[in-house]
Amino acid sequence: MNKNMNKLNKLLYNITEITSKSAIACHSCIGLGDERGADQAAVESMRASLNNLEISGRVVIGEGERDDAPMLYIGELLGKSGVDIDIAVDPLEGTTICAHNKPDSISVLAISEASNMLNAPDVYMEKIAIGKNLPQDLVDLDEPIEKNLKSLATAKKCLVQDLNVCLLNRPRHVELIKVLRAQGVRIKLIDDGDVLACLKTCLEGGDIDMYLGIGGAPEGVLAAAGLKCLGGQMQGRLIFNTQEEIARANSIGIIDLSKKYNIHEMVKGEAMLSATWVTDGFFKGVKKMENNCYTTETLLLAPNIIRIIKTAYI
Ligand code: VTB
Repeated sequence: MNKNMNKLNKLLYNITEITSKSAIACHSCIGLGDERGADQAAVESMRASLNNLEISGRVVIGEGERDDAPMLYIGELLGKSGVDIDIAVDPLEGTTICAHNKPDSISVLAISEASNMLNAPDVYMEKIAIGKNLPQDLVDLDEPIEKNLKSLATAKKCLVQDLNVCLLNRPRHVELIKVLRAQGVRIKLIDDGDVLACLKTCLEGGDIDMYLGIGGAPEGVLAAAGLKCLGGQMQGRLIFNTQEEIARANSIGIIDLSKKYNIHEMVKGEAMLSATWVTDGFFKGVKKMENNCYTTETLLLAPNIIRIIKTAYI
């Protein structure tokens, strides 16, 4: 572990506190149908917490441009000065999930040494992710789906029909779903929340063998940070639908628009990720106890570290 990573390690528990607090900030918004309000609460909490740390942090993955939400914007500088880090945030991943009190909205944050995370604009990304302990480069975005499924099934010593493939339930995936149906795989369609769907390829009980399809690019980089800690594999390719999106990408240094990024290009070196559950799901969401106390459940990922942290704020 290098010197900078040691400095990063000191922030390990800080990041769990930050996502716990932003999840708690969302608690009063769960189920109110107000996506913006919930997001705003999470953003404000996360910004205040990050500004309180002895870091010189730069937001490389922010939120907001695409859905016009209250932003922690790309390029925003945070902290009281200290260790130079890249920050990737999704203060409330699954704003709609939270607003409708459905499973698995999370508050998530990842950090790395400065200049190590892909500065992805808020556009879409084509993604493929698989779990740990699999041969390197087993699947590839440019290979036909059928071939990727076969390779994964062979490596997992199961039938293609035994594979659970997850994708966002969106009209843009109709053709992809047809191809998957023809292969007989089990498809898990999710409404939102593809950061967690990618991570589940590596998590015990996650029941996802492959995550596929088009989701947000910021969520893609966050997933890559977590998967890197977990030993998973991922590839992503940015998708540009307008000239304005291309101009935005160019302005943050992305010139090769059709580049296929592997996980190590999305997140160089080591990273850490903390995710706290806002609504119940894979872990328990924020609970309000007597006397305005709260409990949270947080997944903390870092090199060689997977921790599930239950915290009571009394
Ligand atoms: C996904 C998902 C997010 O956006 O990235 C998705 O993980 C992609 O955008 O939770 P569309 O909703 O436009 O398809 C979210 O659903 C919301 O940010």
